[in-house]
Amino acid sequence: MIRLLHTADLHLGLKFTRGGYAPALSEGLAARRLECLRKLVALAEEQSCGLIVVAGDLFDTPRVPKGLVREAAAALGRFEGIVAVLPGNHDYAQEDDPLWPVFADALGERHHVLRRETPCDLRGQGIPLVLFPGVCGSRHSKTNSVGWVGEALAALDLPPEIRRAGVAHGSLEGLSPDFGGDYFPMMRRELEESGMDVWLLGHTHVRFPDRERFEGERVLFPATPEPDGFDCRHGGHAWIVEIGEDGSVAGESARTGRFRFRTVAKTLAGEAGIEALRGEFGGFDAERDLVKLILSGRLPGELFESRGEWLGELEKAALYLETDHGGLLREITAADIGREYSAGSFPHRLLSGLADDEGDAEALQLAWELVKEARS
Ligand SMILES: [Mn+2]
Repeated sequence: MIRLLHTADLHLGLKFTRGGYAPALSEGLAARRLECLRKLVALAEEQSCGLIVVAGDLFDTPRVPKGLVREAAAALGRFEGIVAVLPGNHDYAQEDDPLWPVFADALGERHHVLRRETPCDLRGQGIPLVLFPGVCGSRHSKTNSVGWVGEALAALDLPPEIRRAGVAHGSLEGLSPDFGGDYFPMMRRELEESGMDVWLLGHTHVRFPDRERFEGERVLFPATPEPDGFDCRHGGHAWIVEIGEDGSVAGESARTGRFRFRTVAKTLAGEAGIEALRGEFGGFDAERDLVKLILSGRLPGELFESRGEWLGELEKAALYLETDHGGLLREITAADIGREYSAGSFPHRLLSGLADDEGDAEALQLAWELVKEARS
């Protein structure tokens, strides 16, 4: 039986300079990605894997700093088994390649950079497996790189006990958003009919199948192993894949991420809503959880005015808090109107009229602000 770790889309070199992070946090988010690679190697060893497959986008661009390229290669090169790394559409292979020759040099000869559309036979290294790489040679492509695989497999005439795995990077119909078909689009059918026991894919940052364990699936995406932004709604995963001697495939998902990006949307009406938020934030980890908080609704004057304080308390429970409270309004009461305007005055009559009409809270809010503005 072959046991391997399948990962992709680590995007080393990704910068976190957008999005309002403090410099120390941006650095921490960026540095963690290399740390995650080291953890993946340790995980593969713990899990007794003989092979690590990186199915593209190990690096965020072909032009990441050489020092980072060497560090990544050194981290992978220390793996006691075999490593196979495929260029993805972010770290694509090219002529006068600034990336992969440097990486391959530092990685060591035992391991493989899958830079050519040619089978990578691991039998000589003690693994009864041949890899068929669909290499990305550009950022975009309307055609995928796996078309050659079926014929190459037939030409090899492999003994039946030797397993075969496709390794590719790009979108999969029905799973990855790729409306223009610009990301090496692959059809499930062509993958299934290619004669591979399994396809180890990368590109889509979510796990497929989206389960903790599977049996019998032959097309896999591991998800990014380390969450990289608020559009990532999971904790980071890799697959531990087993290929049986008969070509059967089973897998188990490993949780690999450190950071967790969470989006919390709440409509508040009073103290109870804020209390519920405190409860939810109580479950967060101040060293790992980055939170985007979207607030709407209406709060009584005092709670609304003190929002800086209670938001400040919530902020302590998270590593990072970004709040959008543009939809949160101050509830305007009859007492507020009476305090600000004398009975019988035009503003008093206008605002009281709107306040009586329960469905018109937004009009009341608008009128309140306009009248206030007109007065100042
Ligand atoms: Mn990609």
